[in-house]
Amino acid sequence: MRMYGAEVSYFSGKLRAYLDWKGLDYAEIPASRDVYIHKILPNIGWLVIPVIERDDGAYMQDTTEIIRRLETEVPEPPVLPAGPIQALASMILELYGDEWLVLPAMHYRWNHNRDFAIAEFGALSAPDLPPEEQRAVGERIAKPFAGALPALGINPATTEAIEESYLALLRELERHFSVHDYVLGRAPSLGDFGLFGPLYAHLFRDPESGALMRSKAPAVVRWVERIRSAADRGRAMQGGTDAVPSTLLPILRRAMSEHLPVLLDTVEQVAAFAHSASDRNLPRAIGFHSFRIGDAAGQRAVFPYVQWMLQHVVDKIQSVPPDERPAVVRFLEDIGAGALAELRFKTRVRRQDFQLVLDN
Ligand SMILES: N[C@@H](CCC(=O)N[C@@H](CS)C(=O)NCC(=O)O)C(=O)O
Repeated sequence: MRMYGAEVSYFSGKLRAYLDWKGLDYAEIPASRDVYIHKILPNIGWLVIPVIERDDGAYMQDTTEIIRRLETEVPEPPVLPAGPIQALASMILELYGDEWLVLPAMHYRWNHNRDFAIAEFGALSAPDLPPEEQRAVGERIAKPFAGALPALGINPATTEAIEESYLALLRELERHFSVHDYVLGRAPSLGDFGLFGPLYAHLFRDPESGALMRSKAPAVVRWVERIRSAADRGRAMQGGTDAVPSTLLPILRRAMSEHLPVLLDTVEQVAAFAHSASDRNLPRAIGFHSFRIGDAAGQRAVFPYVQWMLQHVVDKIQSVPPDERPAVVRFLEDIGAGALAELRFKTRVRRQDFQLVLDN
């Protein structure tokens, strides 16, 4: 396999961490302009990383889909534990890492580490140009990323609350990783890889953010380094227990208190969109909705993709055998996610040819 990705990229960090822990054989190829033009655009249809090219020429895109697919091909050790509570904790953290921690990640990158990021983008896209010319390239290709801040809900009215929330999360993670090596204890799982996306490329590797993490959360830094070096490659989770470490609960509660209202409203908005849609294709964003973080309120784009992620979580809840369901519902209620136990989708979405479409 070849992975077209970048050190500077959120989702490349997530996928690389998974591939390395799993011990899968792959080569990482930096996503230069040439790679985008000759590999990614013709095969995926839009500009995104990471992308996998298999030896047989097949392409895969989307870290959640890639990981699920590779898990069916190489099931051991599994990325999700057998117990439904642990599995759900891990999946909820994947969703939170992928789709909510973009708020601190993108805020800190573009409001505190802009120069570094521009230089990195330029060097990635045009490795052969001298640094001054790379800068100009970096400025150009950074525009859509830096320009996405308002659509994500990052604006002067929300940045202070985003920072407060991130610092509180760091304190919670610090307490957890002072006692446990990974999210669920002795071995990494999907939740670690989901959190690693933002907590590596942006919040550890960008210099100002890295300094902040080193000063506030040394145990989190050690977790980042443990994952980055695949220190526990191939190590499986302990069987026989379906408990979640108590230090993980505040993290899950924070995730749900901030993210769940947005997730539930997205499901409503997708259903409303489907009601009046003339075809099955879904745009990346369908209008705006309100959100809250800490004391701040804002507007952000509605991303139907998050429903696709949420469907995995809800499908997992619904697949729990009846005798295990009461404990699962109690766990969900305990982390403020009781609504997920009752959630039914009027409209489902699915991925087709690397795009999201309405399913019914
Ligand atoms: N859900 C996707 C997200 C991929 C993604 O957003 N990648 C970023 C770089 S880390 C990107 O290329 N974004 C371009 C875009 O979204 O238009 C995944 O898991 O792979």
